[in-house]
Amino acid sequence: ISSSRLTVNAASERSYIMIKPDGVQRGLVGDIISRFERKGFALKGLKLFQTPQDLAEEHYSELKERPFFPALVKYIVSGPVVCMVWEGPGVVASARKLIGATNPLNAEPGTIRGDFAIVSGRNVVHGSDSPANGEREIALWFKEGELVDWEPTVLPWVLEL
Ligand code: IDP
Repeated sequence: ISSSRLTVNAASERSYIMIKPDGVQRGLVGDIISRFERKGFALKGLKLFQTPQDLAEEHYSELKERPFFPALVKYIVSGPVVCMVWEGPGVVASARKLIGATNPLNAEPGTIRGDFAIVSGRNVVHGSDSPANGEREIALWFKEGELVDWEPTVLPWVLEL
């Protein structure tokens, strides 16, 4: 198969997915990554990272007027997170489905939050809510050169390339 065929189609998009400190502390990293791998999305960036306060505040800046904002920032900086970029057609909406509702009690069984969490303030994982926010968050959490430009060789078996 010629390498020129192994390009993700133009409809492809990227999502910023983050395993929050509770997910890392609870040993859920492998399980969570596995769900995105099995779905067929392509991993383009991955790092364990201790979040500085100002980055946590910037990431959640849309929520800064909410009463839970200080607790949310404290939660996000409370230990290492796993930062990821996943790519594929429809990845933003699909990842939101894999992750489940914000309040884990409303999250369906089989979703990450449905399977592993109880309260919104310890809901294990983050996923971008729009392609535009995906790009905003990737730029916030990853430096130039930290993402890897590659295509999985299995891509024609996952997408109709
Ligand atoms: P999302 O993560 O499902 O997109 P957002 O509304 O963007 O949900 O909220 C961001 C994060 O803020 C949530 O994932 C959750 O950790 C936290 N959060 C949202 N609502 C509440 C709440 O009512 N109490 C405590 N934490 C909350």
